[in-house]
Amino acid sequence: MTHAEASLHRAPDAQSFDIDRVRADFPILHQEVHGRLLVYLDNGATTQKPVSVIETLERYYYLDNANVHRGLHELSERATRAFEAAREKVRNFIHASEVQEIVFVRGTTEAINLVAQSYGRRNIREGDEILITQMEHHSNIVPWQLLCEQTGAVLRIVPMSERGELVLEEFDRLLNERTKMVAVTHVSNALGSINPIKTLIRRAHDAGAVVLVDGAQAVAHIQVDVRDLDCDFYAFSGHKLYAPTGIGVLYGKQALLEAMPPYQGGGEMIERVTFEKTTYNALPYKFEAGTPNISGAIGLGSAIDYVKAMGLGAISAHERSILQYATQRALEVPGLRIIGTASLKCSILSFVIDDVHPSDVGTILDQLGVAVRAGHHCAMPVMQYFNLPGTARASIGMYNTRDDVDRFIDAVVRAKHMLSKQ
Ligand code: 7TS
Repeated sequence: MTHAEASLHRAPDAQSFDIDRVRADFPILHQEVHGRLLVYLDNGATTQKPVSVIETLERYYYLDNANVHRGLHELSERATRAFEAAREKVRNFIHASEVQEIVFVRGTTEAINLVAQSYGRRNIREGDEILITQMEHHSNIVPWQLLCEQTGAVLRIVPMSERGELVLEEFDRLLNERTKMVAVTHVSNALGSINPIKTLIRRAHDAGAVVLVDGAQAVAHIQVDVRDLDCDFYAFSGHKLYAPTGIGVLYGKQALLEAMPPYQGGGEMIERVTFEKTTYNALPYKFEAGTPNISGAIGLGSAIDYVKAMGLGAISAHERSILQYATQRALEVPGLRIIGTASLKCSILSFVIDDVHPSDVGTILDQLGVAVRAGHHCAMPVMQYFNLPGTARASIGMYNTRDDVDRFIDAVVRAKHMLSKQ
C-alpha cells in the first residue's frame, strides 16, 4: 500500500482526526520559507494538495493520458472512465440526484458566468431584478453586472451588518415578483460569515426566483447537500478543495440545465453539425465545449476521496477549534480589530491593526515564514462598507495547527511593533 493509499484508509471521526498524519500527507508544508518552517494560512486563496492527489495526476500522465469520449483505444477508454468516475464522485460529494447535473468548468468564476450568460440571457429581461449581497466576491458581482448591461435588468444588493451578517429583513423587503435570480455566497471569503442559505433559498423560491449559491469558500469546510438545500445552481472551485487549479463544478437542476442554451460552441458539446443546423449533445456535455481539463477532473475526484477519508465532519470540527483559538489569541493583540464577527463563521480571520497598512503586515508575515493574504480579497464592496483599504486575512485549512496560530500571532505582534507609529 502506498503512503497515499494508506492515508485513504483512516477512520473519519473527530477523535481520530490525526493532525500529524494529515500534515504528513502534504509535502509542501515541510519546507522553510525565509529560513523558517512555512506556516500556510492562505487556504481561502488556494489549498495545498495531498500526496494522493499528486500521485493520481502522476499516474494519469505516466499511464493513461488520452483524450476522452472519442478514442476507441484502451488509453482513451481508461481516461474516459476515470473522468466520468470523477463526475460521479462530485455528484455523490454534494448529494446531487443525477450525474448529468454536474458540469465541469474551470472554476467558480466560469460557473457563475455560464449561468449568467446561458440561463440569464434566456430568462432575464429588462426591468427584471437580480439580487446579490454586499459581501459577494467580484466573481458573483461582475457577471451579473454584465448581464444587466446586456438585458436592462437591475442589480439589487442585500446589505449586511457591522458583524458581517446579512440583514434578513432587507432580503425579504428586496425580494419581489420582479426578482428573477438570487445569487449569494455560502461563505464570505473576506469575512468568513456563513450565510443562512437554506432559509434564503426557501424565501427566494416562495417569491418565484431561481437561486445560485457561490460555494467557493464552503465546500472544503461544510458538508454541502444540494438536494437538501434545494438550490438551483451551486458553483465551486477544485483548487480550494485540495484539488488542482483549472477545474471546478457547476451543479444545476436537470430541468433548468436542459432548458438552457449552450454557453460555448465547439467539439464535445454537439450531437450533429451541418452548416445549416447544429444540434447539441446531452447534459452535461452540452456545456463542456472542447477538450476538458481531464487530469484536473480526475485530480478533483482524488481530492474528494481524500476529504471523505478524513471526514468532512472531523475536518470541520478541527478547523472550528483552530479558528476559535486564533480568534481568542488575536483579540489579545492590542490595536488589532477583527473584521467579520458573524455568529456563524468558518475558516477565515480577517483583521486590521491600528494605523498599519494590511499589505505591510502581509509582507512582514511573509518574511517570518507565515503566508496570509492582504488586500481587498476581490470583495471591494466589503472594504468600502468598512471604509478600509483592505484587511490581512488568515484562512485555515485541515492541516493547520495551534502551533501555526502561535507562529502567526507572534508574527503579527512583531509586525505591529515594527510598523506602528505609536
Ligand atoms: N467566490 C468566492 C466566494 C471566492 O472566495 C472566490 C475566490 C471565487 C468566487 C472565485 O474563485 P475562482 O476559483 O474562480 O477564482 N477567492 C479567492 C480569495 O479569497 N483569495 O483568492 C481567491
